[in-house]
Amino acid sequence: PRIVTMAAAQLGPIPRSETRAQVVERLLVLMRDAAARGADIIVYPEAALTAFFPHWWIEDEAELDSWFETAMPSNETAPLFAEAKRLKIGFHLGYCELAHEQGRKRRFNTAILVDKSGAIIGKYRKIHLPGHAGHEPWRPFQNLEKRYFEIGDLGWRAWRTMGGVMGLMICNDRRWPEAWRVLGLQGTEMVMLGYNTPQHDPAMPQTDPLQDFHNHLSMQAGCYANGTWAVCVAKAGVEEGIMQIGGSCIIAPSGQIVAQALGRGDELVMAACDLDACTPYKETMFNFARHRRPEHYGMIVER
Ligand code: ING
Repeated sequence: PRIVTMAAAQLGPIPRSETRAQVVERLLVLMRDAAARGADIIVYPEAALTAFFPHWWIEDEAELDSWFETAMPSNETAPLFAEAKRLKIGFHLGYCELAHEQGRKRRFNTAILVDKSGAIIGKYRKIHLPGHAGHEPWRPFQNLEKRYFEIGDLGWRAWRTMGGVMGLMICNDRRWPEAWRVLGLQGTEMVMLGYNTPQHDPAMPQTDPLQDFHNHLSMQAGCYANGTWAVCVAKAGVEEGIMQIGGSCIIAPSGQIVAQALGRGDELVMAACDLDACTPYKETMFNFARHRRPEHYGMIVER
């Protein structure tokens, strides 16, 4: 067995009035609890440092930029890296990244993987951006990720670190089998992802009662079809008037949910994950070398 003890650190709402320093305090409480319970890695949600501002129409550029991190670690997040190094615990953190690259401002919905020495091992920038780019006042709330973020330019990658092959995706990516398969083709044994998912979908209100089902369906299928574990972490609860689903969970390569959150607040969900449990699926049912037929898959990558 190759046991990696994982902690899903679900967050309750982050009010827009809550400072990054106050949020980092909440992250530290969860990190210390996870370390005390033997966690090797703690996984925080998508956009874990602020309210999920893509739900709002923001016209002022300075106001929009105030929701982004211009450095990682930054002054506010440095205590998180320091504590992780002291506790010898790795972590995943979702945040909104403001970079100056290619001579211009670039904004991404980003996640990083940090090892037990506090080093950033991997970074991912969200590729599947849901929602819409313009103000749609008919909606009770917006999803303006297509406006506020660029499409990620780093691909879906996996890194061999902390005892296994670890890969990242973010939120809406989890609904797209292609994201899971690109990670699966790299031998990923542990996927980490965060999400901010409203209970109400203004475009498809008939699916509101199915949000938790669709959430778990997507991720359980992704794990099974690629023989990988996943740690999936919500920012949950009523955040600035919008109810977001919880359901943070740890999923085995069998597709079984081995542990999940009970509430919609700050909550730790733990499991000792045997990465060797991936091997039977990768070597038999989903042995890509033996069974996969890419010569018939062309339509999947046609525009
Ligand atoms: N959130 C949502 C998600 O994919 C969404 C967006 C909600 C799309 C409901 C469709 C229906 O879980 C993010 N941030 O992608």
